Amino acid sequence: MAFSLPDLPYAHDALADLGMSAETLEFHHDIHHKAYVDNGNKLIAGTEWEGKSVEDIITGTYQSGAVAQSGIFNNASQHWNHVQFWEMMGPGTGGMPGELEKALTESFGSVDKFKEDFAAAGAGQFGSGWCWLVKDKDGSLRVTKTENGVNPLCFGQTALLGCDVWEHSYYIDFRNKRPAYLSNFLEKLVNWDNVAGRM
Ligand code: MN3
Repeated sequence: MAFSLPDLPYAHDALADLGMSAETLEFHHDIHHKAYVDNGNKLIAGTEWEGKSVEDIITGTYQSGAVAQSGIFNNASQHWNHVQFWEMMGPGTGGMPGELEKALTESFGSVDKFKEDFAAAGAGQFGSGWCWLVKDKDGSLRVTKTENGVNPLCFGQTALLGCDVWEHSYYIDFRNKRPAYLSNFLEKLVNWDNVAGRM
């Protein structure tokens, strides 16, 4: 099926007091995400991928490894990544559900240690990419980082939380300070109910 740009799950200015401005969301959602949707649709038209789900396109083109498929992979994966990213944030989100707190404590030793590992993965991703909390195939929780549009679907993992560390995600609000953006994301922007729902 053709990709389509979903509306943000909140107003463009809903996160402004939490460190993500309306200007960032206008560029990031309305321009960057839309470009992945539009370019992806152009590239899949007339190919074997037309009519396939975005998840099937991502895993199929990633596993094929063919250079000719890379444009399709990049745009499909970035479309999927951003859909998840918008849903993983929210205004006025409450605390962390107990089941998630328990799972993070069991896996990382403490919630603070999980946040430390997650922020370090994001800060340590050289160039553009993402950092993730994933549920691996064996059920364990892990923090990972990926380059460009690569995401947990490529490795058979479930994405519980992802943070976009491409410069377009933070340069308007945080300039070059990626660690400050990551810290703010974890403390103010994450919708922990959404994360828990993905487990
Ligand atoms: Mn982005």
